Amino acid sequence: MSRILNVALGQLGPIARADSRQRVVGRLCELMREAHACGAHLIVYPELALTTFFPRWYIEDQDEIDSFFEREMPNAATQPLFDLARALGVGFYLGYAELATEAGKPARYNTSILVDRQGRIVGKYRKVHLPGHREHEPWRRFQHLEKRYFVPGGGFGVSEAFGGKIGMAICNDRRWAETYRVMGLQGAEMVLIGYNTPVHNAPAPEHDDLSLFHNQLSMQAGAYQNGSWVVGVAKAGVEEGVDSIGGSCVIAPSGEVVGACLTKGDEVAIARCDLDFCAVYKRTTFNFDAHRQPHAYRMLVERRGETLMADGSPVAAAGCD
Ligand code: ING
Repeated sequence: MSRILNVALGQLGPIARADSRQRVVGRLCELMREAHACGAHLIVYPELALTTFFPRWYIEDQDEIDSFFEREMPNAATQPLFDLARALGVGFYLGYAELATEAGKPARYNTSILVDRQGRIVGKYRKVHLPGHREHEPWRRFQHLEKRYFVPGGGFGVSEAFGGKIGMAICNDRRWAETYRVMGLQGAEMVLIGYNTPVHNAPAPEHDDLSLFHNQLSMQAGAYQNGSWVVGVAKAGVEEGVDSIGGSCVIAPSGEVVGACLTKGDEVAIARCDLDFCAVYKRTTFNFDAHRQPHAYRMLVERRGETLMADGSPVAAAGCD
């Protein structure tokens, strides 16, 4: 008996700085109702889906920064979404800014949760790869201060949910091969990824015309090389003057795109995902136990970046030819 999971892309258009949580949650509920009408079991929302993408601004007042964070989940503003999930039997992935307390001190994460069809939180993930910069860089058209406002999460996990093994990542994580492989080694059959990706990348404007291509390329590679479904969902459109890509899509373990949104606004698209199809890749080409050679990969965890000599040439690691 195949394990079919009907997944909905819950793409969001812009969220204004002044939009209340209540107004946004109303949009999320509307998307969930539409997904349910299409037979979805799960809907995936973007990264930081409750507020505008505030790392685009240099904000000095900590209270103002913290106004974009959630102190508990669910809370009064998001409870209606959990209630609707339970009423309709539709689970969800939701990205939000988390203000946690660790050893009595605040810890701020770029977080996502996985909620099952009974409305229970069954997974939580904190973004590992924080892109952008830490200090105010006025030369940029807009800031990207995730390194200032968040601390990195501890790693990638996989939840037993929706009849399979479901992993989570957030935005920039999708560009790093390690993200998918660490979850692939835990048997992930589907990886859910919300994102906010500006069209313009200030440090490398020559990438701008390729932003949608790089979005899809990264997720297709991750899906195929780990025999996993990958679901990527955008917060899209011109949000507070910054244009972000759409490109929300569902990618099969083959690497093929099997569902996609067409607009840059609030939009639902559906894909019928057979989790048993993962085996067509995980038990053959990407049978990790049969083919991987960890002794050759040691550098992956021993180095952060290239170890360069004074003259700029990379140091040859021991044992290399
Ligand atoms: N956004 C972007 C992303 O990785 C970015 C940041 C854009 C990095 C373009 C590199 C190139 O999709 C987030 N929120 O990570």
